[in-house]
Amino acid sequence: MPKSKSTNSDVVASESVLETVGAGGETHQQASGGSSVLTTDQGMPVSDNQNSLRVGLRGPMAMEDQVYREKMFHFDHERIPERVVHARGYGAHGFFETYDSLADVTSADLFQRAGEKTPVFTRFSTVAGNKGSFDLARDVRGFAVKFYTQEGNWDLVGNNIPVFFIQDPIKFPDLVHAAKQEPDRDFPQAQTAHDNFWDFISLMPESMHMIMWTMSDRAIPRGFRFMEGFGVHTFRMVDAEGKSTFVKFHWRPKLGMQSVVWNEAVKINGADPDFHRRDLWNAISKGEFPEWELGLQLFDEDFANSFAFDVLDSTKLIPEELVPLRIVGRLVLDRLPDNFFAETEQVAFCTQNIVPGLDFSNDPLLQGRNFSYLDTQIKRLGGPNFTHLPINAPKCPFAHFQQDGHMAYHNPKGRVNYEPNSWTPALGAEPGPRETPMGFKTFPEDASGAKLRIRPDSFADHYSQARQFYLSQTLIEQGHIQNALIFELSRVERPDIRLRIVSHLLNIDAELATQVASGLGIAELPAPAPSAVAPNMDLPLSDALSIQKKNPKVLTGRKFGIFVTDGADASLVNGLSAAAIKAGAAVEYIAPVIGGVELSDGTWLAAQYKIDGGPSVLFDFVAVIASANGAARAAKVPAARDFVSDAFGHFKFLAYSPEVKPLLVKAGIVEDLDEACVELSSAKAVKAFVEACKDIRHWTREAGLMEAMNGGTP
Ligand code: HDD
Repeated sequence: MPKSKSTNSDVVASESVLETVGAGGETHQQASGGSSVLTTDQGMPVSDNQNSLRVGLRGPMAMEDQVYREKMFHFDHERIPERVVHARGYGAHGFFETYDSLADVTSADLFQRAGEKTPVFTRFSTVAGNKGSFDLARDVRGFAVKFYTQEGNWDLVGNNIPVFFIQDPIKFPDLVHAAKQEPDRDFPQAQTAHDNFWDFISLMPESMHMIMWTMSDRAIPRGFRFMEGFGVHTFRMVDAEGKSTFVKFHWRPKLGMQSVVWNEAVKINGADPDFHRRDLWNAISKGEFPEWELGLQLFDEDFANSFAFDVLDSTKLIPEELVPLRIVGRLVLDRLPDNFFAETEQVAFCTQNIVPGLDFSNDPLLQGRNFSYLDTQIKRLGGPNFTHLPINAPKCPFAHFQQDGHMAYHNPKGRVNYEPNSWTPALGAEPGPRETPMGFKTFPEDASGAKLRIRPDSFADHYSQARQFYLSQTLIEQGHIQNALIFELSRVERPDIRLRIVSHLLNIDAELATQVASGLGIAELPAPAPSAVAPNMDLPLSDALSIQKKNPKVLTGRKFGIFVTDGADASLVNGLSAAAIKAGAAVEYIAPVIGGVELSDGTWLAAQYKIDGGPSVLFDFVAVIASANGAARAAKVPAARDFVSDAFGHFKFLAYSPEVKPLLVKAGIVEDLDEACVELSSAKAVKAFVEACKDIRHWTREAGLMEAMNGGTP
């Protein structure tokens, strides 16, 4: 049967848009805003966006259909190459506010005036996974900040870990190849638990310090808002007189650090693969703007020479106890991008982007990065004019003679496109911009020597700081590192690779190596790996390296999940919710059905989740408040049982109304309940529970579990 031709009458021409087009030189009014007329890229109004042009009712398509062809051509080209690393990321706009003038160490304009606010764009990322991978991979997180200063853009392209895997950039492609999916099978995605990664690592002892960090809870953060950030390398600050001071950059989250536990991470990835980006989006949308303070470790050449490690070696850090942080300002993220692709995907960070008053050091990794980032942006963004994109353009005045190339959006005006030139307005042309003595000057460091492919002896100690990091953790955190290593290596097929890793661990800590070996069923320990220099076994411990020792004990930014059923005690629900909110936390409700529940006083409570879609892994603390009937019914529902047993297994604080006991029985935890599992029998109990939650997790429960399992490792 021939089909009848449908017409499109939905799109009605609007005079106002046609007027807008062309106004103020703007010729690319987007059809997305309000009630504008749909046009082609060329601005031609479209009469039918539902049907392509055909010959007759059932005949072939006419290739003449320029509207279809343009639309499809554009769609076919929508993707740009994803970043070769850090492909999955999420960004936000904000500002950096300088607390006090830093003129004593740098002439950098953004640090001169107390209270000055510099606009920024920040992008957080995972490293190994592809763009569509999940957020809670065990991985390093990127923490890249573009400061749009009055003297040009400064990109501080850091991570949430202060050291790196390798010392020389020539190893970067190998590291990344080894970490990403194996090339024949294209898996595993977004994880290092596979042979190639650990094979490479086992042959690169310099990575051992970083491995301690990536196996620690730092690699499974609760959210971007709960991470520290680091510039990693030693940089220079240079003052107006040309005096140079070395500097390391640290970001400190106002909410304190927090991580999830591994089993939770695995489940979050299924329940909400966008857990981190959603958290940032929600926080900024609600006006709870994430904030970090910028701390500087400032030191001079004398300190650098006296320090046991080379400050140019990115596999080393300077403990805060040795060089305390000078807090100099704050970063506030207060605006979401209008469009993910235009901003977060197209933002092009380059380590080479610095401003007068800052300079590079000779850290070989930094020098190597300075080539790689510019190069990669050309590939990703298709040409040299990526600074013409609004997200990458400086926000200060700029003037240069660069011209042409793909997508040149603002070529210099006028006749003159070279310098020096002798044009003047009297001769008929503007001469254009000139260099200034105030411009960027490289610090005139002495540099001489033979050209060599060599690693200096000062880079040779690969184990001492790895040991310092491991021993600075709480026993619980050490257990997590052991477990992470056991898990990762249990996914490695080749026993010789596992053994090689254990041989390195022996140089870090004998107990660590023994526990990992035992977790892997290795009966006989291998010999310690040969070490270029004997590790220093006595480096002082540093509390600043532990997450748990830095717990700020606040509930701000954290999330309570309250599972409610019909008939739940209204005063208990309202009391708990009010106490949690008063303490700074957010509250969300989970119910048997998404519509919500009728509480004991007849009021209706809307729910944000149905129990199957709101597992306890999505919350920092949980409570179950149910009627006797509701609890009996929930006890039969696997998702409800998981809700409490997972919360318990993830060492969370758990509160419940007295009626909920049958659910706890069915969930198999009733005999193990401890002081962090609180029956809410009174208003006092509610208050005490909320206060106790400030510990964030009940680690004593985990310690008990360790004890019970084998007197040590869980
Ligand atoms: Fe890198 C991206 C951080 C070493 C080469 N890197 C990238 C991003 C971050 C870092 C946060 C994502 C930026 C964004 O959000 O767009 N990278 C680091 C840190 C390192 C490091 C902290 C060590 C201290 N990187 C490193 C080396 C090389 C690269 C040694 C190469 C020599 N990195 C790149 C890259 C990427 C990148 C290939 C991929 C996408 C991009 O640059 O824009 O050029």
